Amino acid sequence: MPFAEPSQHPLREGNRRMARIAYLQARELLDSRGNPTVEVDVFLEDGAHGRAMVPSGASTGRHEVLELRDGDSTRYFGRGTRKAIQNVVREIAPALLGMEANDQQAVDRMMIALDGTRSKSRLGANAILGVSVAVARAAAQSVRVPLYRALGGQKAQRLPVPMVNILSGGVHGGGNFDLQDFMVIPLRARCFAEALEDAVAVYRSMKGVLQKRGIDLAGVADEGGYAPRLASNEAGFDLMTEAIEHAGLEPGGEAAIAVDAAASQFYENGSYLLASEGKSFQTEEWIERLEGWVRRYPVTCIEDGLAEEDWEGWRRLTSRLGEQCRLVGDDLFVTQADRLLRGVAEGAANAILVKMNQVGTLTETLDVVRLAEMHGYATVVSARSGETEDDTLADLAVATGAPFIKIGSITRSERLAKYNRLLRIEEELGPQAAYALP
Ligand code: 2PG
Ligand code: MG
Repeated sequence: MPFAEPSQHPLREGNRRMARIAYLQARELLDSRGNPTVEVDVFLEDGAHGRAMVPSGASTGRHEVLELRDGDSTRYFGRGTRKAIQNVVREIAPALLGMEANDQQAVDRMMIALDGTRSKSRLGANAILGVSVAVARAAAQSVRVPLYRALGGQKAQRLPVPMVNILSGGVHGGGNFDLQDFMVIPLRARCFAEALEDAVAVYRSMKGVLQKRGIDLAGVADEGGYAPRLASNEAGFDLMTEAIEHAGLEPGGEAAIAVDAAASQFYENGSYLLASEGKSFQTEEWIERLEGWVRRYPVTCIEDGLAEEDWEGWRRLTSRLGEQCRLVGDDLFVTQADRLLRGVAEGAANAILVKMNQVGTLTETLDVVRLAEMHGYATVVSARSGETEDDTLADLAVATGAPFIKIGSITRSERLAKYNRLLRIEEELGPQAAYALP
């Protein structure tokens, strides 16, 4: 049964003025791929409520914390989350009851200690993150401020630049080509709403560009973008440039291209293997290939251009392209301080993707963001390919003043929940709203 028994009911607790945690509940719901995920409700003694749903990746980094799945093949192909839910109710709830919800660090530290593993594998990072975010939301509601304000204080007033998925490949597109994600970065907009408008224009124009070439379009990929079968990976850059032009934008001046190669996915025994083209590259040749694309197309951002263990390659890539390009570590850093610090020490990458479920708590996420800022690494707050209608990500980006956000495409409501939340925040901030010009 998907409902776990409630630990204690909030309103039976006496003191309604305190923002103490009174009651936690967790349940199994479905994410945007139809996979089970964890939802957590937290109630405080003052009646405030916070809810969070946990996302899930497909091209996960080797060093991410563990998403606990039941492994019971009679349900959801073994992907059930009942164990994680039981852990919330039976272990986490009793430990957190009576704690101050405003003290996010103490709450998160308590769960980390209770779990006791480096990878959060005993209780499950999905259980822990669900509680962590739900507590933050309840604490914000308790003091009646929006989440971005509760997390970021008065200075939280800058909207991020969206990197919007247009074409999907790799595991998000069913292996149609190897690079995972072609995105547009709107450059001419003066506010978030305008940026989104330009991204939508490019998305629409891509449809025409693909149809003109007779490319079959059946549905959309995991993140809502198109997933055409292409003759080569390079064709993606041609299509993107054309779609930008057809949208009436100047490639490079008014809209740029970002690509997530997700190269760990096609790195085998020291080589980069492009299955869709039947080609294989050594690190040096692959870096040259990436450099060629940056020279010939308006590419200003490459995420996971190299594999998560190819540190020496990352160092070389960064010294070659780091001046012209944002080189973002996703699988490379997995939102974890020790890996980011290694990157800083070795001169690997100059930006970091921020995904809460790669590390498992809000506190650790905020710590990594601070660390990145301290070392001059740009932050890209990011959704997962498996998402939910939870819109916390939008608040997180504004709270931290992140220069970029990556949510996927502009279709599918699990994506729109976050874009629309950003539109509302921009409206709510009114004249105070700033925009992180790229
Ligand atoms: C990525 C993400 C989002 P996934 O690689 O950056 O696009 O994908 O959630 O599958 O890891
Ligand atoms: Mg990535």
